[in-house]
Amino acid sequence: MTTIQTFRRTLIALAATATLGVGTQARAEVFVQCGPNNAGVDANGMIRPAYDVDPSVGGTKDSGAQCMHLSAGDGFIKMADGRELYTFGFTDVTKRSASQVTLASLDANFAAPTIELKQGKDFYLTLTNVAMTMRPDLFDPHTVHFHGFPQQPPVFDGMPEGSFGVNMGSSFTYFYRLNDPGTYMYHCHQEATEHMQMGMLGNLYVTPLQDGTPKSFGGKTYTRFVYNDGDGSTGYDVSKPLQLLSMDSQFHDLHLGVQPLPFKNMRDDYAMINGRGYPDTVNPAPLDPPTQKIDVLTGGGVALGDIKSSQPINALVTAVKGQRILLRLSNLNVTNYYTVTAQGLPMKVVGVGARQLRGPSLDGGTTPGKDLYFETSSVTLGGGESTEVMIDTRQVEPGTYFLYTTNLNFLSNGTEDSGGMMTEIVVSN
Ligand SMILES: [Cu+2]
Repeated sequence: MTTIQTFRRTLIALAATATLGVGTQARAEVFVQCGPNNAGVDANGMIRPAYDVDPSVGGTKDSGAQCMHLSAGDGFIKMADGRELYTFGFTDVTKRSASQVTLASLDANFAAPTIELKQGKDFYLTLTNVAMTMRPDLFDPHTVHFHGFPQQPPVFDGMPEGSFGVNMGSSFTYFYRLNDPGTYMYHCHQEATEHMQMGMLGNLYVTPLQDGTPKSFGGKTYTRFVYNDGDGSTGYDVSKPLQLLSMDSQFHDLHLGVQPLPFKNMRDDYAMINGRGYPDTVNPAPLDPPTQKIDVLTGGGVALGDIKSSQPINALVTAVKGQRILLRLSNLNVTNYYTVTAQGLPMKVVGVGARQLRGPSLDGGTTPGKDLYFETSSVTLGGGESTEVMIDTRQVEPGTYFLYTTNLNFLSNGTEDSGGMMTEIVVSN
């Protein structure tokens, strides 16, 4: 362990002792909540599988609720040119018991874990602040802001100005009643410009009640939809959430170096989709952990086998000719508008800002209102904006297509002049 690592670890221990009051009765702790009467949490403080948002863990009981546990802290990520950046971020700790959620874990992911929710369910989201390993001088709280959620009381909205942030070593459970399907996003709202630039951003969407009810549209029958459209017009076969993101590497370096932060001069030089620059966007596997993360963790006695990828989410879109693709596009960047195009593919916009593009019904809902969908060759999103784009591949030649930003200076990874905000849409036979 280097001298600086030893120094940081000592500071962490001191900060943890001072903040948590370790050894006293009144200490903060990891506290998970899930479902009515907290029935979704077992004796070890772990969310029971039947309540888990991840269907891969199975479970037979329909709890009527979805639950998730996120930790918030710091970590490192690797850009497509090999550059490593210090970040703040979220990690999915749903499958960990309370005792396995520890301080100084350097676990932050970028992009944050994707949250997929179902309309009609309740959602309990526990956030545990595990503190910043590399910045023990910072006592920053964190929050979760479900951006665009239409009916949120301030206490659960994650705006620290209107309620509070979650302090290090503490947990808080946000509650949401999911009434409105659509593509949203989430981020930390604590000192939002800083924490969002540092990477606390993720995909979030709500699927509609209409899912599972077959509806025919345009000569095909669908069982999955973007909205409760009534006529199958938002039906799709495959879907992919794609979040447009970018970072200012100098800001991140100065942060790690405990220097004043250049808010006024923030200028992003790494543009990404789902936390990666091209060609990493199309790598289906989790990216290797950055060496800085490994160095720091092994210095603290953690075995290499325990080190997880900071960037597990890819941005590769695959479909078989004839399928209809749904792209859930969002932008959570704090500095730029981005325009993206998918040259050679027909793009049809069916929703904006988690609202279906449709006029009012003229007979009280019996007949759907007029479709306001439109075809386009590009979409432009500012920070906090989302849209749903459908791509029908029935008239498309099989092959590899590119979805990329037309802000051409962002087709780069730092000074490496190729890559950046681009991914591939592969249509196979
Ligand atoms: Cu934060």
